[in-house]
Amino acid sequence: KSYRVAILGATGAVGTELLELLESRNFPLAELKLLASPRSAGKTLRFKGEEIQIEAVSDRSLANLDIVLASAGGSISKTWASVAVEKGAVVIDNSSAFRMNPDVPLVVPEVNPQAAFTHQGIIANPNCTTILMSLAVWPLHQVKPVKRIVAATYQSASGAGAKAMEEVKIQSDAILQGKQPVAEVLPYPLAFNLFTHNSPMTTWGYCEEEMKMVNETRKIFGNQEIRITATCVRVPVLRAHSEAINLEFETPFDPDEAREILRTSPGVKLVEDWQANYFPMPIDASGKDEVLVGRIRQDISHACGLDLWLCGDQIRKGAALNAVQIAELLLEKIY
Ligand code: A2P
Ligand code: 11C
Repeated sequence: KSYRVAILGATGAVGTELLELLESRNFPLAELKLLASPRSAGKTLRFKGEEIQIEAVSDRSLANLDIVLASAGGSISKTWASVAVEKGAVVIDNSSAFRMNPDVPLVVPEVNPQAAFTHQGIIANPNCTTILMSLAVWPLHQVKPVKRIVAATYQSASGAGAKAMEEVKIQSDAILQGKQPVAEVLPYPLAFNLFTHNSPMTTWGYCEEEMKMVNETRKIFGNQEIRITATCVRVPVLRAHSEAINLEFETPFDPDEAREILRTSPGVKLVEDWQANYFPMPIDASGKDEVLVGRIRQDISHACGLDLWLCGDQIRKGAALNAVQIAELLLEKIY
């Protein structure tokens, strides 16, 4: 059996990765449509050795599809997801538009795959920092419940899209030539700099990205009791996010036991060489499917605390791979 699939936002950072994953994972395709803005209509992208022409998204382009992988931002999803669903497709949406809607499952296949099957047309793909954190925390939480999570993130330019990645390269070049860096996509120069995550501020001094980590993790874990706080920071890395995570459990958690659990957890790769001071790095995580986890250690300030460090490819497991894995979950149950 094969399926009619569209990528909405096919030219973007996540869209081009979706294209690559559908090819490399040999997703059973009857048809593949590439949709973007009218600016891209008529251009082509390569898939399995053939050039596929990009279409501007429209009512007509969303007809006769089984799955739409949407990654063109929240406002585009709000406009087009319901159209695609009305026309019979399941939409796997990368934006934050529907994530906290109680009728929309929010799915990380390694954590809550069963939720995908409760969909009413739309399945939401979580925020990237949330996906990466959930892969490391969920297996531990299965053994001993986590009471509280304190996270600090180091987020790459890719989270702000392909244009932001390009901007950091241009800024770096400018600085190396002794010129002033120009910031047009991101609010401030990111090259040789860092700043608080560029999402709008909400109440209590938290930016939206930080609140996504709080609210989305609780929804994915199906647990509203876990206390979570986060500080999200944009760093001049091109495409993998890093996170420092402090976990507090009900009872002490032996770091060696945590290490053994994470060594065999799905989607996780343990990376620790204490002698060489070698731990996960964004450069090693880039292009990889797994979230790299290491520096698992006792929190010396709390008997029931553990610290860990992780890096994960934001475009891949943080977005496109997670969405394709959700589509793969659905394959046999689409009709
Ligand atoms: P386009 O290249 O035609 O502008 P990124 O997250 O890397 O910034 O990518 C955003 C994606 O969303 C791109 O594929 C972009 O297409 C797409 N997009 C932006 N605006 C629209 C729109 N009005 N309709 C459809 N797709 C859009
Ligand atoms: C970033 N995580 O790194 C963001 C981008 O909720 O999907 C994606 C925001 C989201 O900036």
